Amino acid sequence: MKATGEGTRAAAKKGGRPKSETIFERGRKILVGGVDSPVRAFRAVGGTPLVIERAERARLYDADGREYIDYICSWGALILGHAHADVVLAVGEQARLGTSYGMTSPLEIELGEQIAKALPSIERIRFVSSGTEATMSAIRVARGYTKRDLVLKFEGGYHGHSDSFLVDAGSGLATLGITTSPGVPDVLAKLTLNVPYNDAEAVGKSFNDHAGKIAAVIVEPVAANMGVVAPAPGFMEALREITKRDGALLILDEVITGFRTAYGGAQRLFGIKPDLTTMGKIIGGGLPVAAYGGRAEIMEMVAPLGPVYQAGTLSGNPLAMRAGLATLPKLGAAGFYEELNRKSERLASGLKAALKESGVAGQVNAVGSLMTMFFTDGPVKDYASAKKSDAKMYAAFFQAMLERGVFIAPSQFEALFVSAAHSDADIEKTIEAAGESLKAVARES
Ligand code: KE4
Repeated sequence: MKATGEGTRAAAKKGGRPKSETIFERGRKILVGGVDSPVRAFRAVGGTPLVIERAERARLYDADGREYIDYICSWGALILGHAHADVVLAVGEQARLGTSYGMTSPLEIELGEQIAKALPSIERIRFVSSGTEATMSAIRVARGYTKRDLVLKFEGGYHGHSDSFLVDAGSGLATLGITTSPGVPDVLAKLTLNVPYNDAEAVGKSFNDHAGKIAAVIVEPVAANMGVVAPAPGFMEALREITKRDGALLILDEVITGFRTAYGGAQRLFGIKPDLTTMGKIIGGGLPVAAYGGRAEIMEMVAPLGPVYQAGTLSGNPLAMRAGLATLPKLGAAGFYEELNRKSERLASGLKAALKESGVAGQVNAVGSLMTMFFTDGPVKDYASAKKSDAKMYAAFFQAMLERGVFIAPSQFEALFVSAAHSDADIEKTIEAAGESLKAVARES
């Protein structure tokens, strides 16, 4: 079976320097590191980063015309796949009606209502343009509402790049081995407490040590930025109970899990009612949309109703709202998640079988259409165990998969996303490519 990317990559090499390399070299001269987000630079996996010229359904096509089965899906945003006809039509229609009014439009009201109906914990919502803005604002309103300064997050948790979160964070910081970012004043970093994910006892201890001083716990209800790690049974319930008892807020960062794990997000899956929720990615259908929301009495602290200030030029812009409105109803259709999870379960089991057959030490953590293959022989249940993975082995696997036309995350500390556009044939091709890649990696190790 000829993998989709193999032939074209070889052809590109035969025909001289790949266009992608030339373009990326030019990019480095103006874009910092040639990228607009660090993980795209392939620093952890080596080689020239992809330069993508177009995408369609479950495929990316690079500047050399090489084709890849895409498991990044714009870092989870494109659950319907790339360039879905209805999303393209909606965005095209809206562009002719105006892309940004700078005033309220019926579209943001409609999208807000749809999100609140799916996640009843959201009584009031505020749209912003990135997950970072959403989580930064959620923490600000939590501090304003509780009049407390401390925030508790989890080692390896990633909530965007605002100062309070760049302390022992996951995603790109884990990829680059940055524990705390220069530029974040110590006085501020000290206000962020970090404990191991899935360690309810450590959370309880932190609350005992800082009774009445923690404004909020912010948590990824399914961790995806240390690689995918599911919450241990009872962990989310413990967070809800501990925060309620202490008067702190529970913020579920559903930027990835919102409409990914279920139509009502992970809070629906786990039956947890948070005080605030942050969302992004899927709700914008691939355009810049994120949001924070929750209990009305908390959200009404936000300007113009209250004194907690937050604003945004392009917040709720009609173009992005239309992309979200073209996406969410499809996720609410009967059987959508069953079908997506059926394909995802096939992929996860195929990857596990490929690992077993190759004899390479590894684990596959999967929750619905989110998964990560860790190159370690122990279970991965938090950041410390995730970091035991063999980064070199991951990099070799990543390159072997890319050679075979399959694009997975260029970092051990990210997730693989399955979309509705991935066909059964794509899944089988991916499993076969993984089997071949693992054997190649085993031979070279
Ligand atoms: P953005 O500011 O990147 O839109 O969202 C920040 C964010 C917040 N919360 C969670 C749980 C997130 O996963 C993210 C961003 N996710 C990363 C991927 N792990 C975005 C990709 C990137 O940084 O380039």
